[in-house]
Amino acid sequence: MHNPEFEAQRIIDLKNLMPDYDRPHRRYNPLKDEWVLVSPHRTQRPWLGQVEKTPALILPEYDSECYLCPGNSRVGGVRNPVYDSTFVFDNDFPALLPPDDTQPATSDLFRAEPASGISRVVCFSPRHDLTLPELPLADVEQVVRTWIDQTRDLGERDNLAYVQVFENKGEMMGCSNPHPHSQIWATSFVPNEPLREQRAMLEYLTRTGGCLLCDVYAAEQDTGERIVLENDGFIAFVPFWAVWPYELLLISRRHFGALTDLRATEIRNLAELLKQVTIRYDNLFEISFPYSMGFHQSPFDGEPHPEAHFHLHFYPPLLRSATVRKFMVGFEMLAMPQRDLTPESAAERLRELNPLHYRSRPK
Ligand code: H2U
Ligand code: ZN
Repeated sequence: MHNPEFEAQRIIDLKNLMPDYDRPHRRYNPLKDEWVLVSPHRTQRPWLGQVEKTPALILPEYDSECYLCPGNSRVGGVRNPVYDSTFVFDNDFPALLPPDDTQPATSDLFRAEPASGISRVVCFSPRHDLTLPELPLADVEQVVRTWIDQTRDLGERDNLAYVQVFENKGEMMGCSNPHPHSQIWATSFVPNEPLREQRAMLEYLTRTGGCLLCDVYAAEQDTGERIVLENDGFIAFVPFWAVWPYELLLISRRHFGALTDLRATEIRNLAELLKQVTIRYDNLFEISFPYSMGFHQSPFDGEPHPEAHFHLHFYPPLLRSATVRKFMVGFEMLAMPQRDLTPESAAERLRELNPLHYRSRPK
C-alpha cells in the first residue's frame, strides 16, 4: 500500500531529526499544514510577567450551589435528576439551534451560511470533586461509553455533519464550573480544525497511499523519544510539531475513524490512557492541571472517510509552573506559533513523573 520511495524518505527523515538541536528552527505540522517556530535556547529567560492564581485544592463531594450536581437546579430552572453515573443534558445556552428555513444575507465578499446543531453537556459523575485522573477507572470507561452513545445518536441524524466532543478544564481555560464535565457540539457543517486535518489526511493518502497518523504512530514508536505513555490500543506523545508546551496527541494503534468504531478492549485502553495521562498532568505541578482536550473523528456527512484516523488532542496552557502560562500573543498572533521548551524535553518530563496521583500518595 505504501509508496517505497516515500518509505525510504521516511527512514532518512527519522535519522536526520535532531532532538538535542539547540538552535532556532521551524517544524512542520502535517495535520494542519502549518509551521511552528522552536527556540530551545530561550528556555532560560527570566519571568516577570503575569502570575496565574493557583486553583483551589479541595472541593466538596457535593456542592449545593453547583448547577451540575445531582438534584440541583440549573440556571434556567430545570432540576437535575439524582443521577449516579454520567449525566447528559441539552445545553441551556446552546451555541447552535435546530435548522429552520431562514437564510442569512450573503455576498461574494461577505459570505454567510446557515449553521445549525445541538449542544450538550456531559457530567462525568455525581462527584463534584473527581476529575478524570481521580475518577475510578470503571467510571472513566463509562464516560467514554457515554461519548460513544452520544456520537452515535447525533452522528446518525441527517442534518448533522460533525460531532465535536471536548472538555475545557480549569478556570484558566474558561471553564465555568469545576464539576467535571465535557461538552458535545454537533454541527450541520464540519468545523475548521477537523476540516483542515481531514483535508491534510486525504492529501497524504492520495500522495503516499498510506494514512498520515498510522505513519506518525509508526515513526513515533521507532524513535520513542516523544512518547509519554502507551498501551495496546493507543499512544500518547508530544507531537514533533507541538505548539503548547505540554501538548499531547493520543492516537489509536488501529486505523479507524470514529468514537463509534471503538472495540470493547479499545474503550478500556482509551479510558486507561486518559486516566494515566491526566494523572501525569496533575503531577507535573501538583495541581488540578488545566487544559482543553477533544476528539477528532470522521465527519458524519454520509461520505466514506478512509483517510480519517481517530485521535485526541490535549492543549494545556501551562508552561513552567502552576502559575506561569504560555501566551499566544505578539508573534504567535501575527506571524506563527512559537515554543521554547522542545517537544522532546516536554515528553521526557512527563514520562518521568510518578504514575500515582499526588493526592493519593501517602504523605
Ligand atoms: P464550560 O464547559 O466551558 O464550563 O461550559 C459549561 C456549559 O454549561 C456552558 O456551555 C452550560 C453553559 O452554557 N450550562 C447549562 O447548560 N446550564 C446551566 O445551568 C449552567 C451552564
Ligand atoms: Zn457539582
